[in-house]
Amino acid sequence: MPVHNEDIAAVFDEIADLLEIEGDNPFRVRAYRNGARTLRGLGRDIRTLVERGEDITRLPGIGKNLATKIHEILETGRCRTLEKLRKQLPADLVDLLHLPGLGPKRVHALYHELDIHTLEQLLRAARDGLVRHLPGFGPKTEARILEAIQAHADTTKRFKLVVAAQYAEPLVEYLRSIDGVKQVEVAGSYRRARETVGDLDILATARNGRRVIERFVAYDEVESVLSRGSTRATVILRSGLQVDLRVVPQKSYGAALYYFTGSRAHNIAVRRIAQKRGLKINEYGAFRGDQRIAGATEEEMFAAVGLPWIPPELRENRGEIEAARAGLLPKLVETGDLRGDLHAHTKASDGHESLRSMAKAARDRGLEYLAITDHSKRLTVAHGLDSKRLLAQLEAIDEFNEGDHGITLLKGIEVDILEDGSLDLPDRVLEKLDIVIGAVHSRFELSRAKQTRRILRAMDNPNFTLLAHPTGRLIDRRDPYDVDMTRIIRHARERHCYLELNAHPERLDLLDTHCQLAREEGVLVSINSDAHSISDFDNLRFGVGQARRGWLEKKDVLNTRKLPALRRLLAATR
Ligand code: DGT
Ligand code: CA
Ligand code: CA
Repeated sequence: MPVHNEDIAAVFDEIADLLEIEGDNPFRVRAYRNGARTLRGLGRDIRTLVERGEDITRLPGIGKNLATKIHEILETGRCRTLEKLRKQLPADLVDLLHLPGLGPKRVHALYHELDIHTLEQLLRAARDGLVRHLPGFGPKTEARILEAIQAHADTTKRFKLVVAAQYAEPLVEYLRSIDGVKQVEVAGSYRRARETVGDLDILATARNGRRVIERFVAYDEVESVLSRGSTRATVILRSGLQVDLRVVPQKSYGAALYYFTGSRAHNIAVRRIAQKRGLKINEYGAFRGDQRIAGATEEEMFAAVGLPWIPPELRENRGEIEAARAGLLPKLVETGDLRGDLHAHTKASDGHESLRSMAKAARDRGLEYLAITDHSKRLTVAHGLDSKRLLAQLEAIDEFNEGDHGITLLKGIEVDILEDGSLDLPDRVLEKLDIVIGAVHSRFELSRAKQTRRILRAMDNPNFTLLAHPTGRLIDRRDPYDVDMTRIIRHARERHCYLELNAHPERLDLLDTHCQLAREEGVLVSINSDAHSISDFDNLRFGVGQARRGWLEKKDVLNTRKLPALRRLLAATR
């Protein structure tokens, strides 16, 4: 069985959950959680790293213990620690832990006092009013539990784009290798680079459709087959991800690709235009009466309604149709346009590599410059730099730049924005830097007015260059903090400073709609990896996907500039 990052992450999460219910050492629990997070955020397959003989203990959060387990899972497909824990506790207890309001202590009580270990048992007990009498519970908690179980039933799981990619890429490769298959493409939200994906919609053309379907349902990660015909099938992979495959004739490939790329809102708007022209469009083609006038390619389909081809990332009915009609579609930024990365960490704070190895890795990916931006002292968990340590790092950077390494390092810091909007290091030190990235890492719960004022005030510091991960959200894990992003973007324009689009697959922050706004206001956006290890540079492509959804062109992106132009733009913020 092929093992993906997500499979191993799920094992680590389950171990952490079960340890927590048993009341185990919190540090041990956290170690597993950190490991899971690293695996999920990794732009590459861990298996490949291991096969290449790379030392995976250099990845953030992967120590000796977790590395051993990763090797065990990759080699045997099993994890003995988890199996042992599962014998001690019923596995479905973990589902209870995922209900909001139910921590490990409460789950422990439900299990030991009422012998509850499934959602159904919990639902019944809560309806019967048994739960409120447990120590640490009450009528309010009981009501919340009932509500949460209901809500749980309504939400179907979505997958982060990076995780969906870990399943989609090998599956597409597998389908392409089938004899007689010509084209294979993933359509749907995946092709539009949405930050999360509900299911995969794959299209293929082939000499023999039936044979492709046969091979598809035999893919070794398929857990169940929901439906199956001669040209289409729907399956669920072991990960829970649903995949639809349609094999279509060559003459309607473009029509199908167009239709199933969506979005629904975009399709509906375009269909309306077609109707006005007396055309009918569907997944088989564009038709005038019975006559097919387009279908083999997407370009043909767009041409039939009088439009140029629109990049998938724009197809959200957010103005792209009007722009296309007026000849004003943006020429979207591409990964190859990036000339540098303005946010990276080293061992000096919470990164995992030396300054030199980060520089080398960035250079090997074709970047011309890299800003070293470790954390500032307030972030003690990240071993943040005080003035003295930062000054020492600046010397190391000077020394590096004196050599000939094929890349220039810029001097920077990711400085904490304190609650009152001041910065965590003195101006006389910040002045010496090329780039000062301000970041909110605390007091996420401040009111909208206070949080906004805090950030605006930080931007007013003449040394401030760039606002890191502007909303602070972590996809599926932490909501954005409440800020007035329109005001922040306008303020950035007045102050001549910039916004980050953090490319970490859990962040993707700026959001796409904020990118659009920044572009309209003329505020440059920097697409940064926020790399803590070498492999993190691979995440830049997800940042570019998000930027494209936000209509950004090469000229709208700060780090597409050559170094001299970039230096001028950085200096202009002061
Ligand atoms: P997802 O899977 O929730 O992340 O989002 P999508 O956009 O991939 O949606 P999905 O998988 O339900 O359908 C794929 C595409 O097929 C969708 O983007 C547009 C097209 N489509 C599906 N159902 C309809 C429909 O009822 N009307 C129209 N116009 N298009 C549809
Ligand atoms: Ca889909
Ligand atoms: Ca679908």
